Amino acid sequence: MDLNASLLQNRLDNRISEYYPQIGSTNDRALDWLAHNAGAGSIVVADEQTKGRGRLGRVWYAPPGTALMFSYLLRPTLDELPYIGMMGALAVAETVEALGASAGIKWPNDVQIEGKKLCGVLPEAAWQDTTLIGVVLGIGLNVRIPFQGTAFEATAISLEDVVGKVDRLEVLAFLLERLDAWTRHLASNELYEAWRGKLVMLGKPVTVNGMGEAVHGIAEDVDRQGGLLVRDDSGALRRMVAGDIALG
Ligand code: BT5
Repeated sequence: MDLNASLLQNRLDNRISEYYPQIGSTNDRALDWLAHNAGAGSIVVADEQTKGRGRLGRVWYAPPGTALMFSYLLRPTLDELPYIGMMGALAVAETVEALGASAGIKWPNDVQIEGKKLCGVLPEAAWQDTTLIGVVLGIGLNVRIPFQGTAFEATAISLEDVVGKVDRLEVLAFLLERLDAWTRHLASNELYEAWRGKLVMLGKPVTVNGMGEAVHGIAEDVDRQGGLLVRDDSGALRRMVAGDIALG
């Protein structure tokens, strides 16, 4: 067992954390906790989610004991909002690199190794009327998921496939340090440039499905709000704020 409540408590010093052997979604619990005065930097960790989700209500797959799944709480300003997903992907990529592997980011915020998805991030904001009360940054990182024979066999990868045996708690501790560090520099040029520098499809022909249409063209750049700028086949520059990108 490399993850449980007392191990978390001992390893993470003064950080406020909740640990669940099984929960619906760590993001749901964290959103609820935000509404009840949880502080920035607190985390909700689970070994298994019964309703783990991706963007647009997609299902997040991770059997118990095989992944690192948690939500990190933030109390950002409105201007900082677009940078939170960037920060999540970047912190994971930095953690992978510290373990000796190289990682890239697939816009907007998938972390990939060897072109396969290692990690997804799901930032969700909590509002009270029109006031932002906080954000939860959900992170699902494949540590040792046996993908053979699953629908994700060709598209997903686990950290241990690449770097060998790891301790989930140590990976989490390192990742939290990176998240804490970037939280102090949200909305900075440094964060934007570091994220942009890891994007894998800039300059390449892509198809982006988003906002009800498919745009084909060259992924020219990203802007500081995280939007993707695609030069489409008619020569127009299109700005995509959300979507799924594929090469070609
Ligand atoms: C994401 O969505 O990539 C965000 C995933 C966030 C999961 C974390 S876990 C902790 C926290 N609590 C939650 O409930 N969620 C967050 P998206 O870009 O929509 O990708 C989802 C798609 O990735 C699915 O439709 C599958 O095709 C694929 N997928 C599902 N599980 C996967 C896995 N373990 N590894 C790779 N791909 C996966």
